[in-house]
Amino acid sequence: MQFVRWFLGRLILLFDFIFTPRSKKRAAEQQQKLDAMTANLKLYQFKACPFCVKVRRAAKREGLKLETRDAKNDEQYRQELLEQGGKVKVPCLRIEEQGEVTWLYESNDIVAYLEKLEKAA
Ligand SMILES: N[C@@H](CCC(=O)N[C@@H](CS)C(=O)NCC(=O)O)C(=O)O
Repeated sequence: MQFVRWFLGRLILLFDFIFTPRSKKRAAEQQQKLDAMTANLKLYQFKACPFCVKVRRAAKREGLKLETRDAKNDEQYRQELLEQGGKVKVPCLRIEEQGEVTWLYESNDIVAYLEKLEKAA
């Protein structure tokens, strides 16, 4: 079972690599504005989790720079997610706005948040 899961994970990563979406092109000034907005976002994830791949692909498509944090292999990030987010479930987006931190779970909600952010820039 563990092997099947591992194998499927590799398959997902392979397909993600082959069919990487193209990023939106925009004026340098607008990109800088977006980069500033996404600087306060951290994506807690597992590399081969299909829901995390979905979020990473959405970020790539929208041309958003998103720092990722490995909550599977990095004990510190795993603990942060558990203690501050409330559960070890990925993907989870840590959003810091004016010193206030919120933890957004559910891939669909994260994708919707990113698309809204892109439109607001
Ligand atoms: N409905 C969730 C599903 C997320 C999910 O099931 N993630 C798995 C990894 S692929 C997970 O975190 N499992 C750990 C757990 O549920 O405790 C989404 O779309 O984000």
